[in-house]
Amino acid sequence: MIIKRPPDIKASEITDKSLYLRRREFLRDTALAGLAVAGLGASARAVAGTGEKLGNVKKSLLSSPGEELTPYEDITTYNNFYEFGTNKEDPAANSGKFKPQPWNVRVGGECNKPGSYALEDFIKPHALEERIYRMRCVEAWSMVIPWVGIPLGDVLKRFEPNGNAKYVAFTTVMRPNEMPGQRRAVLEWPYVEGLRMDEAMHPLTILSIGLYGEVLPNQNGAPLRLVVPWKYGFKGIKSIVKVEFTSRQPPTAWNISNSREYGFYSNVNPQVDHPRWSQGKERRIGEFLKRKTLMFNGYADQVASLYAGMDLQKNY
Ligand SMILES: Nc1nc2c(c(=O)[nH]1)N[C@H]1C(S)=C(S)[C@@H](COP(=O)(O)O)O[C@H]1N2
Ligand SMILES: [Mo]
Repeated sequence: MIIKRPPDIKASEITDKSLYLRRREFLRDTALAGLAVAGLGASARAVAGTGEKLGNVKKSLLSSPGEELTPYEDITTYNNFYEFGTNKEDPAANSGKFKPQPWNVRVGGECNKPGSYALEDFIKPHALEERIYRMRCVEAWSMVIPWVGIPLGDVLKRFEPNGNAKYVAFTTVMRPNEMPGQRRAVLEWPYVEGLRMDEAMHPLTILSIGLYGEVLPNQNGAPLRLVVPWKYGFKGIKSIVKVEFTSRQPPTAWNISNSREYGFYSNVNPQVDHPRWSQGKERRIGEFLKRKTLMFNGYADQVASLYAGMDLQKNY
């Protein structure tokens, strides 16, 4: 990158830059107000969105108030999705060929209504909500993301889990032709994740199909991904094709890869360090100084009771 010293910057460039920043703020505010992000939004952005606006999205009272949203550009160009490569720029760069439509989700295991559902039918009965959540990656960076989604618990109830259903297991699609990262054994494919039933049914846990009012970009887990805001980012499994109710704790991709560093629970916890680095602080993308990481990522009031009496050093 070429960095110009102040005397070299032309007045016209300064105007362009401030105009651009103001446009970005405007976009952020309109997105917050639930107005159109498509149209003007897509063209004024530094990074084009999917351009498919989601209609009838209601604002959820479960959004985290008072948080400045991370810009669309950062959310969609800096993240992890190892199926498209292991660098944070890879998902945006390498997911162009991925086809999130048509899409089917298989539901099975310990429930009365297993079956294969077209995504539209899987989603349809539920009202779309905007949920603004703080998100914390295990690598100590964080963002604030305006997801669009539906509560996972409402969806799961429709399949009538039975008394043996103690956990829910999720599986990502396996498509090495469209996902170049799956041609290398950096993780065991397909990516799998799981939640305990009470975590899955918690009102903060959602399935997301969009962000910033638009259909989810491929790099963020199109067409359907999990969002659990009090856990490290890797629990948020992307491009889900299978949901299974189980009686036993299911395997999870990062635990399979390195069980000493990644446990099943993966709750954000500033007191339990990763073996190779502290989890006490985080860098909010776009900010210079680090922030203190909050217990359960700041959602302790709502979720701490799920873990009452559990040793969180052991159950990391
Ligand atoms: N299938 C799959 N899901 C995944 C990952 C992945 O590599 N594969 N990475 C996880 C990690 S480590 C993080 S931090 C988040 C990042 O993406 P997001 O910013 O869109 O939530 O996705 C999670 N979900
Ligand atoms: Mo992560």
